[in-house]
Amino acid sequence: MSVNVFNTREVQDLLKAATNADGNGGNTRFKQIAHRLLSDLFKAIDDLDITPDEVWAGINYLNKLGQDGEATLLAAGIGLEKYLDIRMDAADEQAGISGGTPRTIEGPLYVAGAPLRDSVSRIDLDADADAGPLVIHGTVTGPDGEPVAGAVVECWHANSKGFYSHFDPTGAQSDFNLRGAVNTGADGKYEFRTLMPVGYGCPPDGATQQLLNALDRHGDRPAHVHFFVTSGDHRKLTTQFNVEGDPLIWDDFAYATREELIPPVTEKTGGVALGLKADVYKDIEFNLTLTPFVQGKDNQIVNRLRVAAVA
Ligand code: MBD
Ligand code: FE
Repeated sequence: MSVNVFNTREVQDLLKAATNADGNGGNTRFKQIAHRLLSDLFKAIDDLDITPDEVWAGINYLNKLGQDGEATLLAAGIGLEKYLDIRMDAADEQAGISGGTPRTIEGPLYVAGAPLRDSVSRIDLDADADAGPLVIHGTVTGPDGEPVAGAVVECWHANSKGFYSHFDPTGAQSDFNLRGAVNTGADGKYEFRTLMPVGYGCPPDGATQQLLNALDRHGDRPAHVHFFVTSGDHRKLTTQFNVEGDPLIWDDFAYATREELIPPVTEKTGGVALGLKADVYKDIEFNLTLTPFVQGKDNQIVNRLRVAAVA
């Protein structure tokens, strides 16, 4: 059984009515997008003969997705967030912008408001017996290679269970554990004293993992650390590094891995003098190169709903 009704007057009129396409009110841009997306959905139902049962399964899935609060997680898992990066990379190439640290996705687990320190911040506020000490440091430079003073480097990462503070299902972490912000001085340097994260896994009973299961995909990420870098006269950088050696580095369910974002992990001593919990610690140098404004503007500011807290 296959019918094709998409191109009938009745269906085309329905699409126009449903999005008030011929009306003057509403948001013009939103109406354009709604009409296109609804049309693409209707057309797919026709082309693939998607059954009513399948449509209702999809509608019920959206309800579960919202109940679970996982729409942003799903956006990462289906490659939508990566797709936005691919488009921004292409736009940069078209504009002749190159040379900065590559961008990679923000992900859904940022919390604004981490306490801002000068140059160095210790961010492992909670004990975590299974995680060893880690120092993350580097220099923020501009396109000319000169250090950037007054840049704000924010980082956030998971604990030894792969859980992020604020989103920890066990409720075990305090606000801003493993989240920090530092202001660079004249040398452009930043440093976070912290613990080694492990990779994240999607909530096993959540809507995202449910969809991934149906695709025979896992919902895991390699160990990684997120960054925002802002400065008054460079474009905002959103990036991450992966922890070298993690077996999932090239099998990230969110597709954030990039060749240039896998800095070496070295082992050092002298941790006690730095206030770390052991003398032997891991060290990751991750330098951050910013790019200039485009026509005097930062075109990298992405507006999305973000959690904010007060430290
Ligand atoms: C994460 O920690 C993350 O960075 C992304 C993109 C998705 C889920 C969890
Ligand atoms: Fe993450």
